[in-house]
Amino acid sequence: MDHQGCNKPSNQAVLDFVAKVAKLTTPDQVFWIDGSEAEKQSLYDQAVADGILMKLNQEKLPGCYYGRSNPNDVARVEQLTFICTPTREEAGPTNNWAAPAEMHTKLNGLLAGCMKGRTMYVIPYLMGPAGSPLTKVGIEITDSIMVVLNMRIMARIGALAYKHLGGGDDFNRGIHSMLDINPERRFIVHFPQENTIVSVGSNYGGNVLLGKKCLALRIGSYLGRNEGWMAEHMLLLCVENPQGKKAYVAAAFPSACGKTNFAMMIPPAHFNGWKITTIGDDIAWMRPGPDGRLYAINPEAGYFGVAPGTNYKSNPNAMKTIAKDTIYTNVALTEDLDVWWEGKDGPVPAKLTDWKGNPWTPASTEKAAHPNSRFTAPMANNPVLASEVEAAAGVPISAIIFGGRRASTMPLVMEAFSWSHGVYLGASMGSEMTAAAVGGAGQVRRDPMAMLPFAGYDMGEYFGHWLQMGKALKFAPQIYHVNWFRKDKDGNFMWPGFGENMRVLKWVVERCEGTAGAYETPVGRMPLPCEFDVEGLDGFTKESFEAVQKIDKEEWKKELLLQTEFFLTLNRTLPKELVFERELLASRIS
Ligand code: GTP
Ligand code: SPV
Ligand code: MN
Repeated sequence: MDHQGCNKPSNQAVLDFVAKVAKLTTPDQVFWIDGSEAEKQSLYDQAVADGILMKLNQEKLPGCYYGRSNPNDVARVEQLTFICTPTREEAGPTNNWAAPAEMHTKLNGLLAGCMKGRTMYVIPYLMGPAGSPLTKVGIEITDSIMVVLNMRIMARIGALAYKHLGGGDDFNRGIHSMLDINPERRFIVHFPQENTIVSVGSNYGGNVLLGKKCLALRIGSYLGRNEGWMAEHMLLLCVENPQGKKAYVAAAFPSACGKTNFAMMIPPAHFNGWKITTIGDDIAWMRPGPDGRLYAINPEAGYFGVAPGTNYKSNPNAMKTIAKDTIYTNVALTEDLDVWWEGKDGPVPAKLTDWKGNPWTPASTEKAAHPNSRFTAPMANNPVLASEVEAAAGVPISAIIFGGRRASTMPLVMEAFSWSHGVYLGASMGSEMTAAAVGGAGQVRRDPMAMLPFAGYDMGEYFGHWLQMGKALKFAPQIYHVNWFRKDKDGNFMWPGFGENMRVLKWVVERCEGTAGAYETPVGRMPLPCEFDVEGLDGFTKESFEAVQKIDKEEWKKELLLQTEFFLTLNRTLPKELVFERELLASRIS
């Protein structure tokens, strides 16, 4: 039955796991992925031959391929995502829960014989740089060649994973089957105690690239709490000032709220000598180092980024990153097999094929690209990739930034008074929902630390872990809150955003250095208007800055009610520090 027997590992626990899943799912053959270049090309050729991928215009986009997902399968499905801990309380009120034994029975029923007539691929992968003490090993079994080709960009795959694992059995067990890609038979299920993930019925993104949200965030956050580290939905970047001094910043924004953009930002022209390099754009694993600082790694090896809105003005580094060796999913196609999406550079093409495969013209009422269409690109393509991305020890974090997508209330930037106030800012975060998850786009919901869909255990306990980590650090990062998305009464964004966010970042790092001033408001510390740099910003004046920073107490009283309402749902385990922080906020805005 083995197709590529020579790549079979010697690790008995891996062999047993694969044999058990093969017995259940009865594939025609088992394909042991080795991660080599030769294997990569043969898999792409196979995917093209099977009509799963299309080769794009190789002159314009060398090494790039195009795929469409089933229109019923275009984003994460939070309502079908489960955390199966022994008790419901461990999963907490923000997660769907089912008893592990019952869920296994149900999933085994769906998996029985499901790979008949298909190839079962075994993907060994690492989350984290080889040799890092934070790095974890995963084995993903899948019947989807799309998953294999995406995973080989998003994670470090192949023999290095077996090497890292050695003879042990400390690896995440991931089982994925597309089944018939039917939402009726779609479940994304985590068994934290068993370090196991089972995903069925989808073939898209975070539902199926099991190293990403499932392992690196949901299982990761659970392991992090037990092992004394943190798994967070955060970008990681390095800011270098004109004197060559580097600072490392982590930022948590909810899905499709600007992490990829911020991580690859190019400072505006007059920020001569300032340089941003990217460590990660979606996930950070962080733990206290021997010097009492917080150290972070990016466990991923690629970017699964939102295509719409990406252009040479908003994110030139992303455009360069996705110019080769990239898989595009659910974008539109031009007549010469180039890709297109809403918000791409240049005029709107007169004729396109839309993400569903239908003819499209500018007169069409539907979008040409799905709003959650994405690119999968190797981080090695990023022209501003930080060399520190391979650092086994990670990088020491100076600042943590939280941010949501809020049309009102929240100022452009504020600094927390303390670690516990910073944890409060993260815990009470709200954001408008986006196309990254199915349902409810545009509604403001609480998305604490941008982790609502990703915390693998009780949210109150998760806040407690944050407070605990603050105590474990001698030099805890300073915490900030930003909002790039405040709108004026006409519905226009009040802040230009993108590269101009450098102005906010500069204040943040200079605060951490102790060289920038601040003043205290009821909700946090803010940049002195006389110090905040607005030079060279077209039409954005000191008054515009005051407007985007404005604290409206009436709005804040409503905001506090929403925060309180959310905290009530977490009542059982909400740490008392956060109750006190809320009381302090209430008294300051009264
Ligand atoms: P996930 O990959 O889903 O976790 O999201 P992300 O946080 O990496 O999102 P990304 O950077 O891809 O942002 C997606 C959306 O935010 C796009 O529509 C961008 O145009 C928009 N965006 C990013 N930065 C800014 C900004 O500074 N201002 C404004 N107005 N929009 C922004
Ligand atoms: C997100 O939704 O936060 C993503 C995309 O980063 S996915 O990997 O599909 O979850
Ligand atoms: Mn994300």
